[in-house]
Amino acid sequence: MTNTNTSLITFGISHFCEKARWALDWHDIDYNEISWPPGLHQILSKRCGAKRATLPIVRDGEKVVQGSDAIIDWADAQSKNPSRQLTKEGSREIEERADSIIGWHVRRLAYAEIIPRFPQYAKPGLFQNASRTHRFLGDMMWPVTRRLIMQAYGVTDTAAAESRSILEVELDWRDEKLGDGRPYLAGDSFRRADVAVASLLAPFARPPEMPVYYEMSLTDDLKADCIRWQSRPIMRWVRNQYKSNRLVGWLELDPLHCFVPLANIWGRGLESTGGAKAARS
Ligand SMILES: N[C@@H](CCC(=O)N[C@@H](CS)C(=O)NCC(=O)O)C(=O)O
Repeated sequence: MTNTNTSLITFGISHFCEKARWALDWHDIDYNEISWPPGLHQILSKRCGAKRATLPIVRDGEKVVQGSDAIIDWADAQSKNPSRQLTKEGSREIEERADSIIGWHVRRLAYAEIIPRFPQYAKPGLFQNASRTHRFLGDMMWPVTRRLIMQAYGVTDTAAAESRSILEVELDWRDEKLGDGRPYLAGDSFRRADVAVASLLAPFARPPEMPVYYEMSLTDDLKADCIRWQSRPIMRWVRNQYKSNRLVGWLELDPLHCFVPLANIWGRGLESTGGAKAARS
């Protein structure tokens, strides 16, 4: 815990929460990360004054900022360094598309594969870093929460196939856009479009900086998706963005934590699970 009034409230494994976390780290904003378990977040978010029940939320003193996009705006406004502003021309449109297509369907595909048949795979990541009391309450609520997640994200028998094919089309389009060798998605510097696409695809790109995704057990079909997509240009691009532009949290890791994900990648390939945080949770 650092001595700051700012907290970032997350689900440990959420890719939208990672998007917000990246923006705070990019601007070197001091914060404490607090994770809530799903289900309980509905009560806790109302209690902290948020309008909706979704995470991420930033609490800065009395101020409540909800949504990864609003949090990027807020982080940009805190920054004293104009050259690190994430909001520049052309970047918001790409972010909006990434939020609604990649963000939505990555999560729906994962939930459709995991929640109905292997809910135990999702729980460690969803409950990661929650306090002992919150975890206990979240556990009690889990049978209901699990059903609500399925309803909220349209998890039906055909959901995985639908979301997988929508993602395939989107990844094709992204691969094609990268065909001209551009290092960034909008313009000539790292922007919110890059934060959005990289963080929202990270569960499948599995950069070493995000061992939370290695810690999660996957179904055979999800493992096959990771393997099939890993050499796509867009997935290589995501891993490069993590390597080049996600350094703050990474540098804070202790050497043992740095070693674990790398050892897992080299030693056990896609079956692996690692054990470090990418940011300061
Ligand atoms: N557009 C929102 C999406 C956030 C979102 O969907 N968060 C999910 C976790 S990945 C959530 O809080 N779900 C719980 C709920 O909807 O009650 C953002 O960018 O923050």
